[in-house]
Amino acid sequence: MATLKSNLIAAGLLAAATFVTTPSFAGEVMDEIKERGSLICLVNTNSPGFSVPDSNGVYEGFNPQFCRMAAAAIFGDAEKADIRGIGFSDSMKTIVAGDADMASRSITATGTRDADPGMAFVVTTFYDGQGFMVPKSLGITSAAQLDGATVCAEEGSTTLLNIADWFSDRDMSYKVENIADKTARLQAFYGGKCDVLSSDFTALASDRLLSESPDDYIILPDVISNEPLTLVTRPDQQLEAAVFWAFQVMLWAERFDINSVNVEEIAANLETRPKSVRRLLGKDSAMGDIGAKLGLHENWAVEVIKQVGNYGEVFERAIGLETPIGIDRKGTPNRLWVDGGLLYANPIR
Ligand SMILES: N[C@@H](CCC(=O)N[C@@H](CS)C(=O)NCC(=O)O)C(=O)O
Repeated sequence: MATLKSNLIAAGLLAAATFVTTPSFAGEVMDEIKERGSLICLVNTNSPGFSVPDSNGVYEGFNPQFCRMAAAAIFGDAEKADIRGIGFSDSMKTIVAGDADMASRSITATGTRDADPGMAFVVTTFYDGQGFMVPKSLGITSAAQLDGATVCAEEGSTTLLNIADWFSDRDMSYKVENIADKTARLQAFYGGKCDVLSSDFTALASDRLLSESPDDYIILPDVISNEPLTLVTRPDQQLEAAVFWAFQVMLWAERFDINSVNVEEIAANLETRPKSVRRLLGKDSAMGDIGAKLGLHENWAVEVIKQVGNYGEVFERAIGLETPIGIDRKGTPNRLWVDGGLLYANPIR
């Protein structure tokens, strides 16, 4: 906890320094991104399903798609996302220092983080929760059986704070192995140094695939926290609004059954479509107005859907049931509001 606090203080000092020299006005960061010709976006270095570099070093998976979403909205070209892998704590420090524009990588929106003037929490892309993974050989089926366990967890994360609360609320003891480097942490767990690995469920599902024998491990059913994993940007009114509304486009596209394959054809015959679809895809429409005000590509909504896809497409392609990580979206809150989920799209007006 002391380390989390000192990280936040360090981050705060960096933010203060950044703030004094380069006060952030509406659109200033956006101007910088446009001048540079690319959007620097941070992702996890190696999380199967969520963010993994391919053989050419290009990041694939769920998280990088939101970097591409922002680049498609701003430049009309998803390839203008300069996607960089970085460890968890360093990702927040890098945003605060102004050395990256955005992060799409399992960062939970919390009040104290959001209060930091160096970071803007924009929109939640995955509603997660914290859980526990144990070797099957321990014969444990519930977190209530973890009294006295040694827990491996991530430095600077909400994970450590939640564990402290959870164990103390139940008068249970535990020891923590607090390891910032992900490879070292997984080695410690898979090597038997810890009885249990705790993190967001998504991270556990992903980390399980990095074990030499995934079938030897189980994720316990207990969910001990709310972890809204959220896109973070440098504070900038235009950039924040661009990222927020590009995400709304991906939600509305799913709602209207518009996807990367059919969007061009639908956009070419808008007069035959309902007004709501015309507002979403038409240039002379609410979307066009939003784009003009934020300085986005003239056909930004269509480009986001064409180059990245709707939310459901991105989910299924990267982490859905047909993928090795095999997350059943129906069993999570990450469904559209009309299907009983938490993904509630704001009106395109
Ligand atoms: N969501 C929690 C936990 C974040 C976390 O522990 N992330 C780890 C597990 S996915 C991570 O990103 N590790 C990989 C890395 O550092 O590259 C938070 O925001 O504090």
